[in-house]
Amino acid sequence: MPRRLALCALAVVFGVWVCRAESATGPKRAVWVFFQPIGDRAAHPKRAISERAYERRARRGSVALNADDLPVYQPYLERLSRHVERIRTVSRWFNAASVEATPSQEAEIARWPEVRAVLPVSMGRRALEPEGVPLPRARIGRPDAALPEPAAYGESFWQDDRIGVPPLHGRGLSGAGVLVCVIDAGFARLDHAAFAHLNVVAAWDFVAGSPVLVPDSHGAQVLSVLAGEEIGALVGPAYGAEVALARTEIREQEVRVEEDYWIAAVEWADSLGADVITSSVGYNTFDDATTNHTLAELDGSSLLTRAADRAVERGIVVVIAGGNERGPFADLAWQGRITMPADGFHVLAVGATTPDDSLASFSSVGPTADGRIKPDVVAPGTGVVAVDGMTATGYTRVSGTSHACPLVAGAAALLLQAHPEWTPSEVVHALAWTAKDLGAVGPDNEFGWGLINVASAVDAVTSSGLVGLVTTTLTRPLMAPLIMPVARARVEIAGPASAVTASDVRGLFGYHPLPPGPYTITCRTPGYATATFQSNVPQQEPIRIELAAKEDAGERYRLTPNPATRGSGVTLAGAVHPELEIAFYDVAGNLVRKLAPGESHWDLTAESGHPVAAGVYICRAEVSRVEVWRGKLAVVR
Ligand SMILES: [Ca+2]
Ligand SMILES: [Ca+2]
Repeated sequence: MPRRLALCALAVVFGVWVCRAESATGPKRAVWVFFQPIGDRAAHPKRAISERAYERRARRGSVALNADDLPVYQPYLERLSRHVERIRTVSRWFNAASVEATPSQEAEIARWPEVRAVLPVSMGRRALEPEGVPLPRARIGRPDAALPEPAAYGESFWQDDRIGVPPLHGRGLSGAGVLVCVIDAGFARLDHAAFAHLNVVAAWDFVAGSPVLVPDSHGAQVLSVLAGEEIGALVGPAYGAEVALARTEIREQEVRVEEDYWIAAVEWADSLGADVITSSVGYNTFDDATTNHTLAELDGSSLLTRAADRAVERGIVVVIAGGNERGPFADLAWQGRITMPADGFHVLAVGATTPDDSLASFSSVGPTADGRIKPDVVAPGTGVVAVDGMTATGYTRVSGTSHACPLVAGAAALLLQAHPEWTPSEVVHALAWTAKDLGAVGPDNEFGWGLINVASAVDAVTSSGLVGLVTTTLTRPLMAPLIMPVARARVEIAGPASAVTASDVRGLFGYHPLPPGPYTITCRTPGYATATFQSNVPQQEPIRIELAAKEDAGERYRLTPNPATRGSGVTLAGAVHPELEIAFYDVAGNLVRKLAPGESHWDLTAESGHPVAAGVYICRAEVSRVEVWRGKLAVVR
């Protein structure tokens, strides 16, 4: 299976069908059918999303409206629906449809001119189940009797207090005007007293294909932790937010189609104009073990995770439960790691802490397969007070990253109410830099940046330090510019005190404490012009440093020398981004050699170590799985 997947990946890259069915008959399997980017997708993309979504993107998104936002060409879908039993989901972002097909159907579909590729559906399982078995109400007790307990919050005071929520409620913030989409396993007892105030603006059950949501206690519990309100019993951080509810998770099974429903729900949330997505589901292995994700895939590349990252690029704060893979139901092969889509580059992956700020025994850890720190932050996730999901009045205590996640999403909603102009990066940046560091010093793979404190985050820009974001804009032919974080840039701070730090993988940097006064921030990284920025402590607004590539000619990169010989080898010259991944292919689309991270010189040997033949090769450069440059290379004797 891994071999087959590798081949299919190339089919996507070059639009060449190389993934042939091995036999004409056999059992059906789930596949994604990716269409050619032609047809009616030339219509204006603004029609595909709501006015609210359009405004959110204009304000906070880094990606302009583009062809990815257009519906899939209807005649393509009609033809497809005549050849398969059922189209399971359709994705406009990926211009694709997910279907179940026999090997002969797959082979037939793959031959159609409008089809770019047919790939097995990404595989995975596992809902993060509440892993904290709800306790009988009689056993509810305060996690720490020494905590203060303002009566309004009832038993839920501790979970809000630990992350700094009550002071913001005291300032009149409740998430009002912010739309949060909850993607979960269903929502039971929406007639509960804690939901009486709630403004549910939209609901869709993606499993049933119906506006009637399957009742499930998990989603109800998550929703109540986020936005429930019954004075004296439970108050969620974002009790004043509007919510949209989506069900994508099938509780009784772990099957691949759940990931497809999840992707569809994310696109739906975007089209509604959601500001925040919170999802306490995650996938790694399935009921059918032959379809499991491997740990190597935990690198942000799954379709599910790419959908999550695309939502962030469109201006949505995406908050994902990190997973409970160290819990009693954990899959040992997964080694306690986070599940997908918590591995996204831009999502906020949430781990769970106990009342004494230890890591919950089940809370999944990092890093991702490509070495990034996860989770990003932590929040209370054991003994969290929630509705019981079974009665119209009952409460219970639950445990799981499932319940830490909506606390962070609620905090994000409070930040967006206070700072409607903040982009997802700025929300992450404020939460990260004001988090209480736990465990190993600095960000780590158990607690991420630490326990969030939203009362500090809301005032992050006026605190006694400097925080900022380093980005660069990659221009691509015929495509919208891509704003990318620049990792490992050197940041020098000079003023009443001086310091040196570096940007992290998300482009974030920060330094504190610093004495008040004016500062000059200088940012340097190879391949880019040095940038300087003036700021003050206390800081009025986050620093945004946009780095320009040194090369100012139209061509960002070039292969030199070209033609290349065995003696010279070839180097990709230009503004080589630290995160750039460089690979060479033959003209048939077969991978010949992938360079190690940070390398830009190819000695013209294949992965096997043998010198390659004379001929034409294609060099492809990617950042975060997005192609940013492609060029041809001639190899001569
Ligand atoms: Ca499931
Ligand atoms: Ca730490």
